[in-house]
Amino acid sequence: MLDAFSRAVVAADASTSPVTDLSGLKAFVAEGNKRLDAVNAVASNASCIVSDAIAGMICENTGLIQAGGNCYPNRRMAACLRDGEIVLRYVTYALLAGDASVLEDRCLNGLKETYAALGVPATSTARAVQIMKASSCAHANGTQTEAQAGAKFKKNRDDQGLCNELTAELGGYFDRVISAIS
Ligand SMILES: CCC1=C(C)/C(=C/C2=NC(=C\c3[nH]c(/C=C4\NC(=O)[C@H](C)[C@H]4CC)c(C)c3CCC(=O)O)/C(CCC(=O)O)=C2C)NC1=O
Repeated sequence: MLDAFSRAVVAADASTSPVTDLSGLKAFVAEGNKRLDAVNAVASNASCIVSDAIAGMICENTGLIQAGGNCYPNRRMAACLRDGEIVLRYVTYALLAGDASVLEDRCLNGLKETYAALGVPATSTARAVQIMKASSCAHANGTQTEAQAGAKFKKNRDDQGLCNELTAELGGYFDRVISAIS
């Protein structure tokens, strides 16, 4: 597992040179508090983000909770919700570390094959991850709207749109999940 710092060391070691290009790490440190806020915005809303995404996935494809569907019976529904939580948790680790290796190595490695063996549908999983991406990015960037959140709308940040780069990085981790299982 690597983070932004150990990644710079590994890259330098590969070319047997000292760590010379420190600009990326300087930015990582300078923007550190923003990063922690973004991680917190996602992590503290995790159960809402996960349950909303799985509910949305099922609304669009109700066959999933009927006999023969992969979210039927309740045991599978619970496994699906748990998997959503696992994925979101590893995405927040990656955002915190500024590096995808923890997500790749400990969560995505072999997941496609596991899902294929269990009959977990990749397109539905990808849809749930896509919804988690949309809501997580809105939370991280402080751009959630009343239209999206309905009665649960809560505006807890006044820096709307200030985390655009971090939000793009966060979106990229969700994209990695989708491409790993598709
Ligand atoms: C460390 C990382 C890690 C991951 C990622 C992980 C995933 C994982 N998901 C599993 C099952 C499962 N995953 C799902 C998920 C879904 N079904 C659907 O229809 C939806 C599309 C989707 C939710 C979005 C379901 C239903 C099962 C149970 C399948 C079965 O037992 O038939 C299993 C098989 C064992 C078990 O049931 O616990 C694993 C290993 N386990 C891990 O330790």
